[in-house]
Amino acid sequence: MTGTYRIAQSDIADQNAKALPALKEDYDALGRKLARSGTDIETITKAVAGFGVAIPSWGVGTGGTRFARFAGIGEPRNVLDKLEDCATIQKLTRATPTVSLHFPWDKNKDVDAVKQLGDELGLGFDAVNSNTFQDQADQKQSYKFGSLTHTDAATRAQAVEHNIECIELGKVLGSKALTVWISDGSNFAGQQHFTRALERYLESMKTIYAKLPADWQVFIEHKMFEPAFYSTVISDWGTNYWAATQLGPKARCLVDLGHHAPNTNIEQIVARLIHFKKLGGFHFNDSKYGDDDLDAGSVNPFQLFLVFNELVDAADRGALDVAPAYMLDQSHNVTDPVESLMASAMELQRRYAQACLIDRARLEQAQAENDALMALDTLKAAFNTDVSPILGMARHRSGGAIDPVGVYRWSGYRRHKANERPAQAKQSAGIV
Ligand code: LRH
Ligand code: MN
Repeated sequence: MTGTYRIAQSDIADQNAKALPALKEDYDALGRKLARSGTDIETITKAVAGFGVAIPSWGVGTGGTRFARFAGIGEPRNVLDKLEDCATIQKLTRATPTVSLHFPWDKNKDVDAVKQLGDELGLGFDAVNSNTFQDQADQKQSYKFGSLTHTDAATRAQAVEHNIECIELGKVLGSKALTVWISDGSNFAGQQHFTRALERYLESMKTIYAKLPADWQVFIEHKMFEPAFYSTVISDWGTNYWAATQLGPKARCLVDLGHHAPNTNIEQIVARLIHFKKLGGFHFNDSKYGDDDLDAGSVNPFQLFLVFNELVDAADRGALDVAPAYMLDQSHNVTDPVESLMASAMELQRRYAQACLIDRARLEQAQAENDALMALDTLKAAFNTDVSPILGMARHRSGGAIDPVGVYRWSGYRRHKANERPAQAKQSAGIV
């Protein structure tokens, strides 16, 4: 058994008992306010209670940059510790029922033990992520000049083999999807033939696609740049969409919010991929400059709200052919990762709940009449509604904490983990 200390359900109940009277008061007041515009608060609370986002296993430990990584105390030492922390996030927020693992970072000599602990902790496993953007110690071919698009067939075959191995691991865990992000690209003009590299990508992906179980999906993740700084093979949603259509119905596009040029209209990309029936899922985070992997909604919460507006609008129109996979993908360099992941999961719930509050009849009328001000005002009315009572009540009713971060800090969980998990000596750099 990895750690011994776990926050007790009775602790949550005790702390909730203190917060409940105020929550009830605020909830009833919001309920009356929403009823005046014909919205039943219970409908939104039920929708929020059903909202779940996957935790990235690689986000549970302190993150870093190429310059440095400043480890915190009680850092998870392995995938089993990470699952413990994910279970704590789920116990307090009831918004994160699944975990997305990354191989080989989460390799464990016994994948069955990982599945078993997941079951014991009540956690499911969302998409598994392959990694052909780093070389492993025992690796024959280097990925320095690419992986699935490498000019060398043996290197491509090695990368294909790794992705197939990830599918096999995912099958044991009960995952139903593989996420493929490759860093392949170039740093100099002329270094890579743009078209031949993309053709090699497709050939490699066809081999991986053929190994997908019938009920699986493969999520293709595009990214504008980094670590390649002149060209990236799968750099944008258009190339992503093309590849997904070439591969077949099980291939879908994953939108990582940080993988676009600053000020890109990401909500429109989401609307397009929904329309083209190729939206597979999300890596939610936020950014100001590049792929900053900051906490979701911490820089541009209105954009996050607008993304959920497209998702709720599509669901209302019956245009979502497949439920998108919601996953966080963040790097927590200066906060306690457990706190950031809880805050980010609640932030997604907040923007989703607000998107559910949009008066769509009023919006449609404003759009039909080209009343731009009324259209924006209709969105802002929802965005400016404080839905905290709905989020708190949904958590309370699901057995979670009304104030997850408050209960987490009150519990001293991190200090307990520091006692159980001896500090890892070496100071390192890099994202994990
Ligand atoms: C690439 C990415 C990808 C993961 C990695 C950790 O920037 O977003 O989704 O594999 O981060
Ligand atoms: Mn990502």
